[in-house]
Amino acid sequence: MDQQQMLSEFLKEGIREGKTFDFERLSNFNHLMMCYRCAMLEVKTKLDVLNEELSQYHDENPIEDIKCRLKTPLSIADKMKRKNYAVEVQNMEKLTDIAGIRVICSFLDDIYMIRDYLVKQDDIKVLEEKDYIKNPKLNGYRSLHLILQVPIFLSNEKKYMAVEVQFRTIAMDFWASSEHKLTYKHGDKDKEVVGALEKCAEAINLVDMAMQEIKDKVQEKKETVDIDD
Ligand code: 0O2
Repeated sequence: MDQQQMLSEFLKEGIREGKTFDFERLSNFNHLMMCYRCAMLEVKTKLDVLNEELSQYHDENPIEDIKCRLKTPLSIADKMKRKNYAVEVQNMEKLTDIAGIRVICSFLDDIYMIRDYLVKQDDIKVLEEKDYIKNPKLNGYRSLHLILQVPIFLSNEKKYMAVEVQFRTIAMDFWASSEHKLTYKHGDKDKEVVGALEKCAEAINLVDMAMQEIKDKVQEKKETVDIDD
C-alpha cells in the first residue's frame, strides 16, 4: 500500500463526510507516522541496550523477544471513532498506542526489573501505568502496560511522542495471542469459551509462579556455591 492509499484509508470516514483530500494532510499524516516510528525505535534501542548489558553480567537473557508495531491507518481511524474523536490528523496524538512495543520476558521478576531500569532513565516520562498482572482483567488477561513519553530529535525539531509498552511472560503472551485470535477482536462473548479461556489464564498464572519459584531456588543455590568457593 503506498502512502497516499494509507492516508485515504485513514481519512475514509472524513472523506465520506464531505471533507476533501489534500496533500497537506497527507504530508502531516506521514510526518506523524514517521515520528511514531522513530519513538518506537528509541524505546526499542533502550530495551536492546538493557538486555545486552544484563545478558553480559547475568548468564541469562531477561528479554526473550521484542515486537514492535505501528497501528494501521484503519485501526487508528477505528479507535478514534470508538473514542468519539473526529478522524483527523490533528487528533491522532490523542491516542497513546499508535506506536506499540511488546516485551516478552522469561520470568515474572524480569518484567518488573526491566520496567524499573527503563522508567528510571531521565529522558523517559511515564504517562500511565496499568498493571494487569497484579490486577488481571476479568477475562484473565495479564500484562503490564506502560504509556511512555520519549523525546525524538529530528533535524530541526525535538518532539515528545507517546509509546505503549506491554510487558508479558512467554506464557502470558501465549494466552493473549490465542485469546486475541479466538475472541478479543471479534467480541465473541460465548460464555463457555470465555470461561474456558479464564481457566487457561489461571493455569498459566500458576505455571508462571511455579517457574519463578524454581528460578529463585536455582539462584539461591548458585549464590551459596559462589560463597563457598
Ligand atoms: P491491538 O491490536 O493489540 O493494538 P482501549 O485500547 O481504549 O480499548 P485502553 O484502556 O486504552 O483500552 O487499553 P488497555 O486496556 O491498556 O489495552 C490496550 C491493549 O492491550 C490492546 O490493544 C491489546 O493489545 C491489549 N489488551 C487489552 N486487553 C486485552 C484482552 O483482554 N485480550 C488481549 N488479547 N489483549 C488485550 P488494542 O488496540 O485493543 O489491540
